[in-house]
Amino acid sequence: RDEALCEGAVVLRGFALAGETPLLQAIADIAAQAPFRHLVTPGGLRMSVAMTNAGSLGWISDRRGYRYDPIDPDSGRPWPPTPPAFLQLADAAAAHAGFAGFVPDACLVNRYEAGTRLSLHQDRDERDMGEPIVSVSLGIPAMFLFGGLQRSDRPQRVPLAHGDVVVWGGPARLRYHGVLPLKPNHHAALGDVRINLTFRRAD
Ligand code: MD5
Ligand code: FE
Repeated sequence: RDEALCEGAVVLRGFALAGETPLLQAIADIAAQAPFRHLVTPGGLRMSVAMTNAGSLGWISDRRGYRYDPIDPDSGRPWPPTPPAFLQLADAAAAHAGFAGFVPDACLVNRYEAGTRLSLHQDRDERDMGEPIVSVSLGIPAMFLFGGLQRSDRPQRVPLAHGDVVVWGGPARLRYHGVLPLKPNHHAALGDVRINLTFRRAD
């Protein structure tokens, strides 16, 4: 059931389904401590994706730039710890894709509603590009855009559904990527949203 997108990138269809219930509870717990918010880009635009974080480092954006910070700027407190169910899933998915011993220190939680998009970008705020990124899709489906190493490379379209996990490593780690605007939809467990958990080794 594994689908290789290219060297270093593999889609594990339904990999998160077995542990779904504890994942959904853990997301609710994180959001209760560190509510979803719309960050502002350095250029002053409000991001349509709502975000929060778990782990010792959280990804944030504001007028000063993009960075990882141990403190939630909205509360002044550390981000909630990464739930054990998250760490187990990230470790199992990374190992399945050939990255044994993945220990993320940052879990970005992205929430998409109908119409929300993520424009084409690279993830380059992390220190060690040799570490993979594990991404978990939950809720309503999305069309992922998987580009190349140059912004101008035409992206592949990859549909991602509830329970799909993607491991991005090696030569895929720095490829441009994004998400097309979500179509209105409904998911029995999550409602009208897509949640993406993105596990990274930031430091
Ligand atoms: C999402 N989030 O669906 C995606 C999942 C983000 C973000 O892109 O930055 O929050 S992570 C997708 C990803 C990560 C690293 C490399 C590549 C894709 N890639 O090579 O295509 O909310
Ligand atoms: Fe990204």
